[in-house]
Amino acid sequence: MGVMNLTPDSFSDGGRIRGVDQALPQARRLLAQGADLLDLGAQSTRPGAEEVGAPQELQRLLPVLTAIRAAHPAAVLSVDTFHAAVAEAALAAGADWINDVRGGSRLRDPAMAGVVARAGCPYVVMHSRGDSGAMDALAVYGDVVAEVRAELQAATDRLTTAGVRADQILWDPGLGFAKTTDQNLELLRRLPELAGAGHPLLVGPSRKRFIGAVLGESRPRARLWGTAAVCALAVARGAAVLRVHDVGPIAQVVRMAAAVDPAQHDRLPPSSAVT
Ligand code: HH2
Repeated sequence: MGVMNLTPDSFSDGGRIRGVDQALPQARRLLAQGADLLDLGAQSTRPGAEEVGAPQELQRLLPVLTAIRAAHPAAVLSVDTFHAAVAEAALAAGADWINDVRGGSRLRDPAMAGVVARAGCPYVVMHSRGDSGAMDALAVYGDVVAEVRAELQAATDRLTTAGVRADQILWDPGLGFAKTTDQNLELLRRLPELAGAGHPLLVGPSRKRFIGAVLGESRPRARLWGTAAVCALAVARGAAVLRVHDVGPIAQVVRMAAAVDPAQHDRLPPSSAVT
């Protein structure tokens, strides 16, 4: 999954894509480099990020989504949003997946469950606690893996009660969201415990702070090799989808890992693949 942030303030690539003219070549590049799907986001989720609201998110998103949809009819397009109105408009404009960083906690927008249930689309349910202002203070766990798993299961139960099919749901441990460095590492170490719950696992380590903390690397774009190490290990431990900025190098990492262990292919169930 190639990341396309249509934001001025994302932590590692803010301001790089300002509109359709820059988004189209970037989409073409990521697909050519081996991305199986693109994730378009118009609201930064980094700790402390300002919430722009659904209308501005839509203003940033819809022209780009429409243009990419027209240029790449077969590409799988995901939209990273916690607003139901944005998800609904994006699905109407041709998006295939919804990626919700608040899907695995109390939904930021309770209407999201109905939108996703009606669409029947793949839905990434990411673990987090609180909003971007509060999340760092909420990184308090006894057993982080057990608690993340239990909170993802509780969110999944609420969603299926609201009409979302279980086979629409992917799980994501939410690396860096209400997690300390040690908690992120523990989640990665024990990823099979999450993979065993029956939902395809998406993992998003790309350029994140915990990699910078381990390596003493303050520049997010210089965290590629740390990201690559995490990706290889995550694939070996059950991840089905990796959300990354540096698609070319990481596609090689994944292909090489899959050549060593062919069982890593085809982790997504049919309903989660191209819709
Ligand atoms: N991480 C970010 C954003 N969305 N979605 C999922 N499912 N999993 C993640 O780990 C994840 C995510 C944060 O990264 P980025 O998009 O690069 O930064 P920002 O939120 O500042 O735009």
